[in-house]
Amino acid sequence: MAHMVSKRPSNSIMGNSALAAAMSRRTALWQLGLAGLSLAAAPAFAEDMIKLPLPSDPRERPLTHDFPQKGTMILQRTRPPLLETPFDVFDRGVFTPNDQFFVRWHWAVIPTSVEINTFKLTVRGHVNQALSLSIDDLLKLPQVELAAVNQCSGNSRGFYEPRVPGAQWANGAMGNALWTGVRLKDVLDRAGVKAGAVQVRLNGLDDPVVPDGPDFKKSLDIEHARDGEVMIAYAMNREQLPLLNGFPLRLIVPGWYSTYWVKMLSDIEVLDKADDNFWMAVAYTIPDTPHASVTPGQTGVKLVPINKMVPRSFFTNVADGTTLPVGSAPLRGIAFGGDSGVAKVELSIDSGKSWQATALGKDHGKYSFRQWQANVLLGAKGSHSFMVRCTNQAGDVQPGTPNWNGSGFMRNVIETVQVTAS
Ligand SMILES: Nc1nc2c(c(=O)[nH]1)N[C@H]1C(S)=C(S)[C@@H](COP(=O)(O)O)O[C@H]1N2
Ligand SMILES: [Mo]
Repeated sequence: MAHMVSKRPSNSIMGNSALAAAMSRRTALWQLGLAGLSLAAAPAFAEDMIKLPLPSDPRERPLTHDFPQKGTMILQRTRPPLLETPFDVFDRGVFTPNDQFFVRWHWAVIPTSVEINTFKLTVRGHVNQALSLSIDDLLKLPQVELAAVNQCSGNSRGFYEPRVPGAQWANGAMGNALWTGVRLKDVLDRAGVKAGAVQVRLNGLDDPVVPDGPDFKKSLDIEHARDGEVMIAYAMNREQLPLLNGFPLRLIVPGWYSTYWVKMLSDIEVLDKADDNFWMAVAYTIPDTPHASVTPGQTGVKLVPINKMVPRSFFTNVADGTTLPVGSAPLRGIAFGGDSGVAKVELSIDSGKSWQATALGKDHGKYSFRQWQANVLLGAKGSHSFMVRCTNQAGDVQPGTPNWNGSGFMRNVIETVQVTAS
């Protein structure tokens, strides 16, 4: 496919040996990161606060600069680290910088450094030949590159009404990056998947903080794992992954929510029966209803594991409370289609009564953010409701009313911002 290009190791822009050298040179940095991590584990004295446009308090959140390899982030939780991307970052381009890419972990036992010269990725289970692969072994496999949005299932949960438990994210638990690595299929083929394989289970180096806590593991159906798009990434925006985003390796599941994008990936297990571990069977399940939506309190609904993403679009150069002069105003933002590309992005400046087309920016592939822009004419002074909606290539459009479920998953209602013309 057009946006997933194989490159010969010897003559690629980011030569494999060059990347390998860069990775080992920078191993020492992870040790430095240790000090930063323990620092951040102490309560943060937040002098800088940011006000999120959430429906309920606390709306004021601390900004932190204390996490290794991370710039300014919104602190949602310290242990394990949950860091949100400040929304203005998304106005600077369709690729989210690594140092402001959001961070989410379930357990706080996360290695503070990984020695990549001894690091091994194991492949085992229902295969002909178990493998233990070094980073060098992976760098010898065909290299693929793909732009894809990584979005938490609970992105925007803080907007849920009635409120639901969990991290009260605004819209910044998402990001878009160019991922470089190898196909999961190529790794599985090297091990030789046996007939009767059902799923592939992925595990990382992080561990539960309590002895009987369930280790974070996620599984994909065997056909999905071998579709040639699911990949193991060793680089993010052409740099090695920040430790907190899964250094040295993470799974990329294009078009699917990031719960499947296992970080610090160290173990791949081919299963001959469906995975019933906690993180598949209990956590990250959604109502099997349109938009995964139920009425608060509704019971007896069939649950299924969360899966593909749905279309979304956002304003990036105006927000709630922005004041603009009467006259012509340039508006812009970002959109993504979920598991298919962006077909169109439309804009309304009259609370959804009429919609106008917007111009789409460069196409970085169907799983990427895409920029949109339009000029509008603000004729009258006063408050205006601006709305933006994305339709994807499959014909799915963002809904006009918010969905609701007890986990706060899959929000993709049409975004509205109140702008004042003066
Ligand atoms: N090993 C490991 N991988 C993980 C998780 C985790 O807790 N452990 N959390 C998942 C979830 S729910 C999310 S939202 C993404 C967050 O990716 P990021 O921190 O790179 O933004 O990582 C996913 N991969
Ligand atoms: Mo998540």
